[in-house]
Amino acid sequence: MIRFDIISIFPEIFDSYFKVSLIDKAQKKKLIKVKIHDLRKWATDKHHIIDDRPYGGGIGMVMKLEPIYKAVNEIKKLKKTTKRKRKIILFTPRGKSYHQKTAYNISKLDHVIMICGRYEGIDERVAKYIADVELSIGDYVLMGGELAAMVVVESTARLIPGILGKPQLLGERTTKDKGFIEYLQYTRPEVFKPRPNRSSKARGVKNWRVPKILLSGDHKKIAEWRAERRKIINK
Ligand code: 6GU
Repeated sequence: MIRFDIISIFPEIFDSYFKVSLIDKAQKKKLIKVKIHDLRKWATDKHHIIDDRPYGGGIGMVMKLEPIYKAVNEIKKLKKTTKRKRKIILFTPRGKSYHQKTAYNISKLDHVIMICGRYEGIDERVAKYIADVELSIGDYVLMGGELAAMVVVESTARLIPGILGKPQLLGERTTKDKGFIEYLQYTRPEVFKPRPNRSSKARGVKNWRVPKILLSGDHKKIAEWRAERRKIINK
């Protein structure tokens, strides 16, 4: 069972997301465990302060080192494993790019500890001495790492056998890897009649039809057609 521990100053952000999704089912099946931790719990002063002014001056505040240090040390003890099977991830926009390949690697671990920084800044010693890796989920700047943590949990959890209803496609790839994940899919109705002039993209098309071949029942032809479409998409 893989355990995810997420350290954040906005723990409520995760509530509905983890309750509603397949992640909740996976937790009930004991396939994964996700625990959210409020960083303020490890702030020692009575106001639970987790940030402070930057040395050398400058605008904004910087997240303090000590609460994160204490949190990580305590959380490490929550799962017995080896150093090799545990990763401490710090989310920052300057981190290494997160890809499907990264998700595969993370899904093989026992324990994943994630630190969600707020963007304005985290004491650099967290990256230097505490985190094993800094990750970014894309080339844009978010206000904090919370969305990134959800992205990592969802994309890795779905790779764990038993979490999805169907077996994992081993060759599954993303558009970025120059492979489309699956073939084009359709379901009922066979013919959809849009109201006239409501869709500029389909101007003049009266009937939106499902490709005939898929209705033919000829499984060999269907497989060929799907393979052909895949080639076209992947060009
Ligand atoms: Cl992980 N954090 C922040 N603050 N911004 C990001 C990001 C992470 N990944 C892309 N942008």
